[in-house]
Amino acid sequence: MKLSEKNIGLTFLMILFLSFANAQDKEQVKLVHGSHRVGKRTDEVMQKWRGYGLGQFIHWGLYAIPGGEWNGKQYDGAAEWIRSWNGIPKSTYDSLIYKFNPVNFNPEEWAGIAKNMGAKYVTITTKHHDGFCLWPSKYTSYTVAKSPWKKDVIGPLVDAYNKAGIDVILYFSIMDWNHPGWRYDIKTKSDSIAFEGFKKFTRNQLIELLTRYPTAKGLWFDGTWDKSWVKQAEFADELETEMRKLHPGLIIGSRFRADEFGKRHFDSNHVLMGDYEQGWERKLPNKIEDVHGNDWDCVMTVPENQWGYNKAWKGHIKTSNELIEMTAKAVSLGGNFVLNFGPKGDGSIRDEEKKLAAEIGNWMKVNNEAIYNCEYAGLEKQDWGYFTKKTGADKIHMIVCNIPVSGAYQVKLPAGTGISKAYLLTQPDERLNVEEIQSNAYFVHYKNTGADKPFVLVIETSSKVKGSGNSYEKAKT
Ligand code: H76
Repeated sequence: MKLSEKNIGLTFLMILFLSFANAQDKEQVKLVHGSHRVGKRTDEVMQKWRGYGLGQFIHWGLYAIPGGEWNGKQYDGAAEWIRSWNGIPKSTYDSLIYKFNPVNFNPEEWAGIAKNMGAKYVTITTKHHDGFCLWPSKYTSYTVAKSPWKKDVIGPLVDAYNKAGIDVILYFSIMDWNHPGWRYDIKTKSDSIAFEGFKKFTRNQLIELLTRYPTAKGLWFDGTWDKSWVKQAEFADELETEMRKLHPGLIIGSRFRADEFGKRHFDSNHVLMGDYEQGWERKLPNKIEDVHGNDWDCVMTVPENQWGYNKAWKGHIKTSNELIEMTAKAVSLGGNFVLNFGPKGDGSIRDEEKKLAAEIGNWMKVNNEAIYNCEYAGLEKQDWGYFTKKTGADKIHMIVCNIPVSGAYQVKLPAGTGISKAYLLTQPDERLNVEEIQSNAYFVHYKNTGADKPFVLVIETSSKVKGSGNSYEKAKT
């Protein structure tokens, strides 16, 4: 190659590089109300959140009284949405407030069920879309205070769960079907006036909640998808700042506010809004790339899509083994798994949920080492199940959900790492045989004797002395 040719080549490369860099630059949108942080939070409150592993969701409100049924007819949607059905007049629904008298409500029992299941945090509906407040809010009369029950529900729940060592997150729906100022969109001057009133009301209620229940760790927002709210980037940003100032450490997910271009969850520069990704509702990510290095939790229903109490659970009802596997999968991908409960109108918890909680709890009592304070292990997924790594330790759990008939569990480790010990979590003194089968690939041998639940193998890793072990030649192809 002649020198001039080489120069042309270099110049060409430079232009290519510059135009690429420029294109990247252009993609960056100037944002005032975008995300205010890149990367994960590192403070203690968030670190604790990250270590929860398993949580509980509670959906409770007036909708629990009809339980998905009105005048003998079944509503097809989610029970907590029954007010939106034209099979029931709105005012009739709103009158359910006069029937809210949950004589079997026992916050200690609820907290006991959650604790026994192994939940480390609970998210409780303070107000769902219907607008009914489970605390005696000063800003509306549509609350427990005006029901025959008369008393606060949130306070006793926060106390009972906290006493059981469970952290509380307050669920709050921005969308409020009962408030006269709520709009789906703002099209006229009168919409705008009404919505301004609604915004003040929303702000007051949120400050009220944080003031009344200062031990709450975070807010779980819902009903934030309508255009009216999506247009409130500046207001929501300021409100978030105000709430964080009032409540240092407060955890808020990615559903609260949109940026000034109406982008939700991720801002116009693809940066996560809020402290964790809140989009994993009734679905789990499949691989680590799906979570983009962010914190996240998955909220899950027992039937396909029923959150509030529904008398007639239809379709597939998840089993405890499926839910345990989902928990394992969530933790293996760096997230938390949150299982929903929909207590009945009288305050009791249905038997099916109690049974699931007990079964999950029995499993957690034996295997929680593989769930609490664990994270993504950084290893290639294997067919037998899920890896989780104890944060800050060289200990890796293998949560086995598909037992290999061979009894050989494949593990691939990064170069320079070896397995120093392998054992069944419940039998730490009995070493399992580890066989190196290729460079950095191993079989842990364990002949299973017919487990009917997931179980956990543990491997302890250490750096491998160079030159030890076999050398494997790659195929020339
Ligand atoms: C749609 C919707 C709502 N988001 C879930 C967490 C439930 O509250 C459901 O009603």
